[in-house]
Amino acid sequence: MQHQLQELRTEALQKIQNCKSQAELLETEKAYLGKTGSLQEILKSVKDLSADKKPVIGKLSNEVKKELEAEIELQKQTLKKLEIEAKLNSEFLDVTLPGQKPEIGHLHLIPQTQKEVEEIFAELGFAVMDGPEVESEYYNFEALNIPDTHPARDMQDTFFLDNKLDDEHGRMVLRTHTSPVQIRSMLTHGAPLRIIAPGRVFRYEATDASHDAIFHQVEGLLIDENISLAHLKGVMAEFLTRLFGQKVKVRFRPGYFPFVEPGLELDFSCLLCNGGGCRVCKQSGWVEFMGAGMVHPNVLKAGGIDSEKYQGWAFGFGLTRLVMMKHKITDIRYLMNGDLRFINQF
Ligand code: FA5
Repeated sequence: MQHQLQELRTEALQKIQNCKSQAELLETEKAYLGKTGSLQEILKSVKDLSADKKPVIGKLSNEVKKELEAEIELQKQTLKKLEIEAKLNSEFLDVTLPGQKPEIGHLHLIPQTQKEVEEIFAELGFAVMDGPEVESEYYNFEALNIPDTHPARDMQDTFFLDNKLDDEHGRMVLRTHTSPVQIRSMLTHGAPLRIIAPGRVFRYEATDASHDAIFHQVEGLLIDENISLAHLKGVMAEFLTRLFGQKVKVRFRPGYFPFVEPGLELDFSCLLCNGGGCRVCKQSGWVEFMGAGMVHPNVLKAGGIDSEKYQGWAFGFGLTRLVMMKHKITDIRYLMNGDLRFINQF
C-alpha cells in the first residue's frame, strides 16, 4: 500500500505539472482527489488494514493529499500567470510607433477665395447677401429690365424648370447670374445699400478652358445719394490691390447690360507683366474682369427705390475666373471635376 501511494504521488505530481490549462488541471484534481478519485479509493481500503499499519498509511495518505493539493494550487497560480502574460503579449501596443495620420479635409479653392473677397468687402463697409439658386424668371430677367421678348435674354441662354412660382413671377429658372440678389436686397433693405452677393450660377453653355456651365460670380451693389462711377473705380482698385497684395490699376470700357445705364466693362492691369504686355493679357497690359454700370432707373423702381433721390452702381465678376488668375490655373474644368489630385494642391 505504501508503495502504491508513492507511485500515485509521483504520477499525480507529474500530471499536475504537465497541465496546460485550468480546465485540464480541474480534471486532474478530480481524477486524484475527487470523491471517486484514485487517492480516495486507497483511503477507503485503509480501514481494512492491520492496526499497526493503519496509522502509518493514514498519515502517509494525508501527506500525499496535502502535497497534491499544494501542487495543484501552485500549478493554478503558474497557469494564471502564463494566461496573463499571453494576454498582455497579444494586446501589446507599441506607443512609440508613428500614428496613422487622419485625413483632414480643407476648403475648396473657390470658397477659400470667396472668403477673402467677403472679408475685404466687409472691411470696406459692404454687407454679404445670399439669394436662391433656383430663381423666378421675374427676378432673373424682368425686374432687371430684360423683358420676355428682349434679345438680351439670348446672352444668358439657360435651364428652365417645368414649375411656376405664380403667374406674376413666371417660370422657375436656374439663375444665370447673381444680379437677382440686387432686386431682392433692395426690396428687403431699401436705400442706402452697400452689399455684395457671391454665389453659384448656371448657364446652358458649351464648356471650354475658360467657360463652364456652373460657375461662381460675385455681385456688388452700392446705392446712396450722390454716387458716381468714380466711387466704383476707387472701390475696385482698392479691392483688387488688397486681394492680390500688390498695386492694381483699373480702367473702364463701354459695355452693354440692360440693367445698367451707362454700362461698362472693367479691366485691371495685368499682374504678370505689370502692364507691359504678355500672352495672358494678349499683349494689351489689361485683363478683362467684370461687367458693371450705373443701376438703371427701371431696376431701382422694381426694387422699390426712389430713383429721383438715389442712384448707384452695380457690378458682377466671375469668382471662378478670379480664382484661375490668382492661382494661375489654365483650365476652368479642373475646378469642379472633383479630382483630389488637383484639389489637394491648394
Ligand atoms: C453678368 O452676368 C452680369 N450680371 C454682370 C453685371 C452685374 C453687369 C451688374 C452689370 C452690373 P456676364 O455674363 O458678362 O455678366 O458675366 C460676368 C462674369 O462672369 C464674366 O466677366 C466672367 O468672368 C464670368 N463668366 C461668364 N460666363 C462664364 C462661364 N461660362 N464660365 C465661367 N465664368 C463665366
